[in-house]
Amino acid sequence: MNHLISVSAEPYSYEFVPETTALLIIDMQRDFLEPGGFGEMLGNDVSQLRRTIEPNKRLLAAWRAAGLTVLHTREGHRPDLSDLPPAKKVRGHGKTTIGDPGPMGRILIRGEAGHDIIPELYPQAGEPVIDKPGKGAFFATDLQAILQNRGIRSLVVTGVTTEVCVNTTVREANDRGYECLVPADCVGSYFPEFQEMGLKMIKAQSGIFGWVSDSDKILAALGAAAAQAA
Ligand code: TIU
Repeated sequence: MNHLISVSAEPYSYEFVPETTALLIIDMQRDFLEPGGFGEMLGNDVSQLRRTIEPNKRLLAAWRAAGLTVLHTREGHRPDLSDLPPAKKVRGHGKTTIGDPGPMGRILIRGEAGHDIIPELYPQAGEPVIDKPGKGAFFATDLQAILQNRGIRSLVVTGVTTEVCVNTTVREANDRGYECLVPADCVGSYFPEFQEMGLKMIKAQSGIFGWVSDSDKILAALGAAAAQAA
């Protein structure tokens, strides 16, 4: 599938070559999504994020079946906290913060159960996992090198949360010349108003940061391209 295919999207059709387009799944980690995790402990409604699991599963299955590039990210820090900015550690004056014992191990620490990706979307061998200390997936990671080495030019960005790590990553990617498509049903926020505005911000001003669509439209376009190629 090395020819251009078109997906119905806003503010206008998104055109991409599947072989040079990666599925980038942001921070679908147990501590953000699972009942009893750190996210819920902070008083957040995890069901707002959990509705993204099924559509992400379908998109991931299609990407894998087509032999296309899949990458995953996880937000987190070294066990010795040496890459944790003091400002991030103390932000919010919470009683329990990054590095402290939480419901699923030390909070947002690499190697802990809560930091890992939910089983429904667990990475397969050969799918790079980008461990990032910040909200954006390009900051202090080797993501850009991996994308360049694989000839990736476009990104379908999914995951959580819409207005934080997804938005930051889309903005970083856009400034680096990547064309980003965000399927609305595959991204989630704890806050419905931020879900709405986070998506509006991406597609505003004729696609200032990228495009917004839905997973079924992407799956339909991929399916049509595969049928044509057969
Ligand atoms: N992955 C991600 O978005 N990290 C966050 O901290 N998000 C919040 O919305 N807090």
